[in-house]
Amino acid sequence: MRSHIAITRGVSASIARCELTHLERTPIDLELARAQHLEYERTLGRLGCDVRRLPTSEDWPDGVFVEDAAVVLDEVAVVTRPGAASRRGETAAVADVLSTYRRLAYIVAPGTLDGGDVLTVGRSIFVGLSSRTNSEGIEQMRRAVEPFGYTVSTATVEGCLHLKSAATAVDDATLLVNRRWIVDREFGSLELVDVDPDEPMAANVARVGPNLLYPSAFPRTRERLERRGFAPAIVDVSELAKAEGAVTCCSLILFAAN
Ligand code: CIR
Repeated sequence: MRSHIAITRGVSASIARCELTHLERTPIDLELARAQHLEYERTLGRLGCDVRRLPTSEDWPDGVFVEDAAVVLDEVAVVTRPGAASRRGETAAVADVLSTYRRLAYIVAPGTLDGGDVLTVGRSIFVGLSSRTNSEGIEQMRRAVEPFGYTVSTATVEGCLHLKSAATAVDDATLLVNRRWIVDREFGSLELVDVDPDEPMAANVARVGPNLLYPSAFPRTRERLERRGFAPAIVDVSELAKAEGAVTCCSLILFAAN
């Protein structure tokens, strides 16, 4: 068995009706989006994951963005209550597959929380207070994970959709960030690598075990990562980016060993 499982969901035929917050709606080429998503899954496979793809549904235009439906730690998976009402039904199938691998906890009303707002770095969990995640959701997250030795801190998010639009981890000591959308001192002693100023959307990099996965759209920021010795696998996710998605949001990566 491979060391990691990646849970994904195919691109819905209704993705043109996706939620949009900071982007203008532009046409999404469904065939191309699906081809890019397939290549994304194949790359996860090459990076050592068993990919478990959930069935698509026209009921969930944003269903491909499975990251928002759960937060998976080694000890527990927290099934979210997404901030956008249109996305709440996405969690059932994700919870179902996760129950094979983890005990489950749930965010419940009036809490809201999107997985895209949850950045885990070792035993530190930063949760963005955003248009999708509220204080009650963060408090419930804290209660679910603190018994396992995690600390949960609230992070300011302004100008972008999710915390992980602005900050993701490249390793357990380093974040890739767009400082304009976060408050940098909230991340304590972690080292911050800035995106290239011409690439504001470039702060989202996915960790896949010891590897990184990164979009082809941000060559300048990629060069910054490479100069520091990181060598991410590259995927083109241009069509999913039109739906305000990036690389972390299209999968839930978990250790298979638990
Ligand atoms: C939404 O607005 O919910 C979707 N169109 C995009 C979600 C992207 N998710 C993520 O970055 N975690």
